[in-house]
Amino acid sequence: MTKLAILEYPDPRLRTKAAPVAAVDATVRRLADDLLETMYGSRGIGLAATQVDVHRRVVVVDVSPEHDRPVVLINPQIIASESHKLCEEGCLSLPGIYANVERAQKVRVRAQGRDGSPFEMDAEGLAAICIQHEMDHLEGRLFVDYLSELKRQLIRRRLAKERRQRSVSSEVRSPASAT
Ligand code: GNR
Ligand code: NI
Repeated sequence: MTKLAILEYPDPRLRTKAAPVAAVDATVRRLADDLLETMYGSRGIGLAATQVDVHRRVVVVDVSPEHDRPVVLINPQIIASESHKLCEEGCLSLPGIYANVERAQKVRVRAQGRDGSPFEMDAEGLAAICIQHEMDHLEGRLFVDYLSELKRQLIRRRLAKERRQRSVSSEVRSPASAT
């Protein structure tokens, strides 16, 4: 398994709509495994293929406290949802940014698993929120899209500033700058 690089907002590739997976083959299983490795290695509770620049309908989720309950959802669909509430969300593509988003607290999901077989599952609370967040990624949607343009602009500026500071501190530390 490989830990992959995660695209960060406002990278335009995060806006790509993912294509359905026609057949769950070795490449798709490898992708699911790499998504899990990348998610666990980044301390996330979910990850969509879109975030690693692969535009196919595959997401992974693990909201268990011990990080030992991986769920692979291929071609996921929400077939029922209820009880919408505001909840705070974060995203590995927007490091350090958190905002309240309205989501269904209960969803029923139909998907295919890592072996390609179809199944349905009920999810509530954080798991339900996370699945909706990951499915948004497959549509090229991010949680900041639910906020006002003013808030989005503030977030873009904050992320740009943090990236600038990250690159300055790496220049200071890099031996190349000491010449
Ligand atoms: O790690 C993550 N935490 C999180 C918290 C609240 C709502 C959604 C999430 S998903 C996020 C990982 C991520 O960016 N998945 O796309
Ligand atoms: Ni995300």
